[in-house]
Amino acid sequence: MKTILALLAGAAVALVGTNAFAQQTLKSVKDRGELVCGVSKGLPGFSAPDASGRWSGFDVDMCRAVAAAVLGDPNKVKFVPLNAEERFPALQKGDVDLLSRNSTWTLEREAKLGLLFAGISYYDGQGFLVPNARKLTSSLELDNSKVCVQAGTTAAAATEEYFKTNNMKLELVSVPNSADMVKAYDEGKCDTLTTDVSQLYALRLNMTKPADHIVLPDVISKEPLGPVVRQGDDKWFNIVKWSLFAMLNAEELGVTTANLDAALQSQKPDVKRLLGLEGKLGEELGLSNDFAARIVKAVGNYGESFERNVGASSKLGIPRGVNQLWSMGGIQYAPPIR
Ligand SMILES: N[C@@H](CCC(=O)N[C@@H](CS)C(=O)NCC(=O)O)C(=O)O
Repeated sequence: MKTILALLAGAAVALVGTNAFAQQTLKSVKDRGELVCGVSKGLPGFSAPDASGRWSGFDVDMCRAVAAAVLGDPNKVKFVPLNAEERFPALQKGDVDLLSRNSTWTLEREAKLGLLFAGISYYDGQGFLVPNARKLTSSLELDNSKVCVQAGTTAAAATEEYFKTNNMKLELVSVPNSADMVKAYDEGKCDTLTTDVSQLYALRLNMTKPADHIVLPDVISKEPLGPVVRQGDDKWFNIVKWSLFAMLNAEELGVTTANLDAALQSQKPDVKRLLGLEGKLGEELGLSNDFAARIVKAVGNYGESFERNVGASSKLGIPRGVNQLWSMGGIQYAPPIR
């Protein structure tokens, strides 16, 4: 009997151990009064602190959107800068509630690491950046290149695969952080940079002479980027997922930061549902019914955040491309708020 009891107690401890965060994230965030969000260490347009230490960017907006939805205040966020190798262990250990750091949704990261991607906030793909002086027009001309890549990313293996498939000779130079990547390239330790195309645009801004480098047109992989949470907390997963979907639906319905007050008077059923003027969808999610209105007020709709941080008229100057809404010819498609 004693042995059976001991075994049962052991099993219970093991269960609690694996489910330590189960269904707890919303409660801990509310009790703490602050969302702890994992971001990159400094990638202009995506997540970077300004001189006064205030973080901004497309990935940062996702953190602020969730804080606005959950706590009613986009400033109640503690940003934890993480390099590529640190990011998933930090989420697994519970050091962050949410990871919003240009992370690619792959099978391994869900099946092996016990994580869940809440959606795709940016459809990206891996590309190459080279000095204009190399006079290249395609990544198929990269034979005998010294390629800088960040450790712990999807890029190292994909680069090896690409060079091998195309019978090109490769020397990989692996660095731990994006700052080291720019430094190594600026100092000539590598003659090519590789990562997701969006990040190449961001890294170029940090180079001594940005105009001297081009992003080659080829894209060699699929890099669907999005916010990540731990498995085992469906409630929290849904909150993050629907915060992103709320931003996309707001754009689709034409609700912006500027017209939010007018939209709150709208008689259109789908606008009323989005803004919580009809139904109890927000409460059913575990939030308040106006969660989407809070998000739009805080960071704008998806298109506003994209344009402000990384879009054609921002410093990065990235065309909206496939990240345009499905209704505008792109592939961004969020399930409806109903
Ligand atoms: N999307 C890829 C790449 C992500 C990644 O970490 N890219 C580097 C490119 S430089 C980066 O953003 N570094 C920022 C940092 O270390 O702070 C992945 O999930 O593995």
